[in-house]
Amino acid sequence: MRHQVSKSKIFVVSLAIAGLVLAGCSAAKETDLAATENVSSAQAALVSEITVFRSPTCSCCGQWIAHAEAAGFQVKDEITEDMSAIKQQYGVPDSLSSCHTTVVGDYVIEGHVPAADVRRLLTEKPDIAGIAVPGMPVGSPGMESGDSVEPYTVFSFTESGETAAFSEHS
Ligand SMILES: [Cu+2]
Repeated sequence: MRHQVSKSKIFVVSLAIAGLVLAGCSAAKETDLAATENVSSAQAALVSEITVFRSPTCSCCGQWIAHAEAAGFQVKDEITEDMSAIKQQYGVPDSLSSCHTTVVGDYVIEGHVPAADVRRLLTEKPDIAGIAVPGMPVGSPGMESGDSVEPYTVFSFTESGETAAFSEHS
């Protein structure tokens, strides 16, 4: 018991140190980079449990899950045979549909959206229903194929189906 307490104390202390590093990281030296990365994953763990719905045969969905986990998200992997019902349930516009559908907090993430965009969404909290990468562009996270990158847009969408560009990638 004592042992556990002291362990969690150490954890709290390292979080505090990590926080200090983050606060002062505008002038981060190369030696600070590793510590800064730890901060990102510690922060992410606090807010970023995501649920991914995918069909059992989708391998690129699994690749995207690996991308999300590497970025510090905790993934609940939900396998279903009926992805169109999921997309309908979560209000993904037909024009933006892709393979897997992810739910994080009140937002829906459709397809191969980069984790950095998910993070930005969670930070900025815009008044939208979610963001999506329609189709499966080559070079998007989970769709890597050598060095090829097909430029793609991450779109935002609202409950009433309005879409707009959220970010561009090339
Ligand atoms: Cu896919």
